[in-house]
Amino acid sequence: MNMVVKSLIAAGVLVGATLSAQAGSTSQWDMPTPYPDKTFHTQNIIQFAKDVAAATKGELTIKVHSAGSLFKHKEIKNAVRSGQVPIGEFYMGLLANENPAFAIDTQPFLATNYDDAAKLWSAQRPIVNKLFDKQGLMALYSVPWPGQSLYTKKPVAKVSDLAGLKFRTYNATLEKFVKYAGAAPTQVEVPDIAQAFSTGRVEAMITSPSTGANSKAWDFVNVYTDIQAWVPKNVVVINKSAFRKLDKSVQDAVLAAAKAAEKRGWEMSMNETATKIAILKKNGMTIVKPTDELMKGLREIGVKMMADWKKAAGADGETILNAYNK
Ligand code: PCA
Repeated sequence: MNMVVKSLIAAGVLVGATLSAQAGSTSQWDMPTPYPDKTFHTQNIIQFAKDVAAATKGELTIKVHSAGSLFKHKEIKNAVRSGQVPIGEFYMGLLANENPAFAIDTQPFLATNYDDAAKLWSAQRPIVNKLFDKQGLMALYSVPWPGQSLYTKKPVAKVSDLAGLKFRTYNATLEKFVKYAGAAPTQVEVPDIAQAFSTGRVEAMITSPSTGANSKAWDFVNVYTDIQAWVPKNVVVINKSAFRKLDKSVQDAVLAAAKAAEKRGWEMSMNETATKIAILKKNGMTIVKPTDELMKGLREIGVKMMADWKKAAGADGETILNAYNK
């Protein structure tokens, strides 16, 4: 056999091998997420992973690493961006300092119910996609937390009652809100909440009924004041080059599972508000409707923060707000 035939056969064998490897190939993706397993967001992601595995007959399986166990919350976005992992979840408002457009949903008193939150996501999504796209990322889907409310040891009737409190925060927007309210912010991730309270690092927080109930807030605070000040979102992002490497049928399965996860996640979130407030109550917390004076004071802070946001968010910010206010 001459060399040419030999190499043709070799090439043919190689092509054949590559094709069959592709058709039968399976990939396992690691997916870091920041919140504990019992969080509805994590539950939703676990279902998303199951859906992808089922729809691709195991061609793509996604292993969920919850509670910041693979990457810390703050590192997840860059881990996906750099391709260390192909997919991950984080609180979108964590990117407030990178670009305010990512954190519009964490602005106090802009969108405080699910209808407005959905409207805001529609307005925000094109800009978020544009910004992620520049970084080689794609937002697969986004799901909101229930409205963010106030957890304290003592009743709070007005903003000045918050003065000096050691206050747990989770992003730059909340930190600003807390500072405007005269309290002292400290960043604490969800898995560390109980410890931060028990060691006295913090003594108050603003978060959803979900995170309040899951972290057994009744062990360290007494009063839940239902201010429902914003409805912030988590986002699941994917590395675009990892996505492009998938077979078309697998890509389609991922997109379909993401669409279903977004719908399911919003429904789960809506169901959480009342059920988790009931759990807070059952465990002895006092559930309080905010006073007019408190709401007036908090809204005034919201107005100042919106003005700051507009200045920082520039043309993209204007585009989002115009679409939202239409
Ligand atoms: N829980 C997360 C983000 C918003 C929420 O409801 C937290 O408290 O960090």
